[in-house]
Amino acid sequence: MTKTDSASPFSLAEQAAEVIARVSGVPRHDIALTLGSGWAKAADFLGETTAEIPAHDIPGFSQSGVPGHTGTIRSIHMENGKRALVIGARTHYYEDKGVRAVVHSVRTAAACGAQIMVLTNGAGGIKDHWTPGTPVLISDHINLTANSPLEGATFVDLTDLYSSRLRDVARSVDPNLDDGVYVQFRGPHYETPAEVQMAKTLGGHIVGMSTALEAIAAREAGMEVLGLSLITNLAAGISPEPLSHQEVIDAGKSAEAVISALLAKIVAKL
Ligand code: 8IG
Repeated sequence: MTKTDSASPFSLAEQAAEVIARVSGVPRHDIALTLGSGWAKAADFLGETTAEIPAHDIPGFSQSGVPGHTGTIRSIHMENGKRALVIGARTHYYEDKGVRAVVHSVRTAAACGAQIMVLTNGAGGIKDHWTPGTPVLISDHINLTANSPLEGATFVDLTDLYSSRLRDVARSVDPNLDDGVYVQFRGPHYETPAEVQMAKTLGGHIVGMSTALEAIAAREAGMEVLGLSLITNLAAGISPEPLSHQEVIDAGKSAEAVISALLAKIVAKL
């Protein structure tokens, strides 16, 4: 398989990018954002939405299976003149559609011209002073999926995967932003307390099910990555409370306005 092979994931991303360019009338996007649980409102703060495309109209995208996740791609004209592509349709690794499907949106963003990929998610927190609703910067990750979006002998350097330059920009907007190492589990179950302790021992601070594989694909595509997690719950066993998906969605909803405004301010400076 080569990158121009018509069956390659890169070719599918090119086809998706052509549709986005044609339907939106925007030939190139500068920056792309994947908005996870709790971050969706950021799209409204970024600028003027000039096109909104159902994900299922774009090659390679499928309908999101997760309640609380929307399924559209938006083209936004920012006040600084830049064009942002907002991806509201994430495929999770646990959906068993394969790693190609998981990173298709990231590859499409790259094919649309984006040089910066902003990856956001809702996640569990291991640092016990984080309260639900706290946004944190991802400083690095530990990929526990035992999988990779890279195929064949593709050796990609992941030093500074979560760009320290972009993290500095984020901190220039909010100096209080804490950071942490994101640990991707397969899911869809949440961790056991013992697994959370393992993640902590390994050097992790955030537990989630999405971002590490996407970040790897973004780096392969040559994009700079900014990663942000909304801590919607303390990871299992860190607090005595059990985890529920409804609580996760509620915590996201109540923090949404504040963190979305924060994200829009950061993106305006990238
Ligand atoms: I929101 O506690 C959310 N996503 N793995 N663990 C994992 N993913 C999550 C969690 C969590 N909370």
